[in-house]
Amino acid sequence: MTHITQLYQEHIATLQSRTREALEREGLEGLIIHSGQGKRLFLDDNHYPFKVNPQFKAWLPVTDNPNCWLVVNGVDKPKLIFYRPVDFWHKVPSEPSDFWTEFFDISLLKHPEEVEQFLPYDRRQFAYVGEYLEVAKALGFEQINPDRVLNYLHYYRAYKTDYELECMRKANDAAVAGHQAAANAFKEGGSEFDINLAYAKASRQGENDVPYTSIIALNEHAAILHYMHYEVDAPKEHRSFLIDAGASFAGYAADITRTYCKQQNHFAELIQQVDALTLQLCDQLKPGVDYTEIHLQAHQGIGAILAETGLVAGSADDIVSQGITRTFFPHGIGHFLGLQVHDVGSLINDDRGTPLPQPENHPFLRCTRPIEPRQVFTIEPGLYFIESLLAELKESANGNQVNWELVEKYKPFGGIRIEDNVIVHRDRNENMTRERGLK
Ligand SMILES: [Mn+2]
Repeated sequence: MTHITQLYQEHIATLQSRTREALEREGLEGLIIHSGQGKRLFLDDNHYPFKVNPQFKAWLPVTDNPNCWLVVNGVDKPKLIFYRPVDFWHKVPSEPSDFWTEFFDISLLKHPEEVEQFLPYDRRQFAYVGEYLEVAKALGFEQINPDRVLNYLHYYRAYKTDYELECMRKANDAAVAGHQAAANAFKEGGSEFDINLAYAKASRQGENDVPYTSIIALNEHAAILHYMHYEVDAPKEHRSFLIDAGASFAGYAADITRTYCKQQNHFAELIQQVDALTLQLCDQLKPGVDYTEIHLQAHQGIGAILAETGLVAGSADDIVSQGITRTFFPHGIGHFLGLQVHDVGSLINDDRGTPLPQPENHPFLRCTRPIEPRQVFTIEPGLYFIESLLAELKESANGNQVNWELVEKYKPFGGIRIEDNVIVHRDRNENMTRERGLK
């Protein structure tokens, strides 16, 4: 048995036992998990890119095939109904033969509407897990995405199996290769469009492979948190470059951000300070610590940078308590990472889904759960010069604490974010991004 098959076998055993426990708790016989369906554009015969149900890809690395179904009960060998149409228009998926196939009883489905004959006859005690409610109703399901089952699965998905950790390392491999190529393309004076192509080429990821739309932002564009446009022409001058781009491997995501500066100047120094803060915050990840605490520490760190550079007058403590850091760092410090870029189960306290709300004043924090081994996080502090937020600050009672002249000097560079992907182990952290050589 190869290494990956061994890890996968353990992964399936873990999913089986989670499924068994969830079903016992809810008095259900099994779960029927739908990979999804093709979705057509309105008044058109083209389809949106297919995005698989995350609960489906949790079981197997098939991310590109609609109309597939899994029947699982945690005891019997999982049953996979694999869609393989006769179709001369599209590429038909090959018959499964990969390392994972031996862990499923596989039936081939030629026509999506014939699935019923492969499903259990009496489905009243089976829950449908998937996006297509009308399909579930037509098939006679009474239980559709029950909250209590989903809460259970989401809660435990935070603990990654060794197989999942290995997939996430591979996703980091691909993303790091892309980031290195993108940094070179920036140095060579490429446009956002060119840099995006360089990233895609080196990471071997097309726009439908990457787990989210890559952010490739030059100069002022780096101040737009979700900048998703690629300027075809290069700007007159290359000052700064922010890239937030990931990669997928077997359905698992990497999510990495770097910021570069063309010249050694005040902005380059600021990048170094944020980079040091990222590393310092990664070190704070530790079993038992509240992730919220790291978010608050990040504000403390941003406060210190604002004080040190003279951007804001006052001590770091004052700058934080006056809420000024929220102008420069308006998002959360990071999130769970896994099958989804912003992975699930991060705002609940237990497997019944008891909510763990964000602290007041920090509504954008995406994870409030205590840190435990096998969880995977991003750590991504940022420092931006965002026109609209700065205008608000200027009008506020704290406006006179800011060195606006200095702010004007930083604005043409947009902003900074440095984001790493970190596995928390019992006795150490594994920074997957740095260990792959990305500075
Ligand atoms: Mn992120």
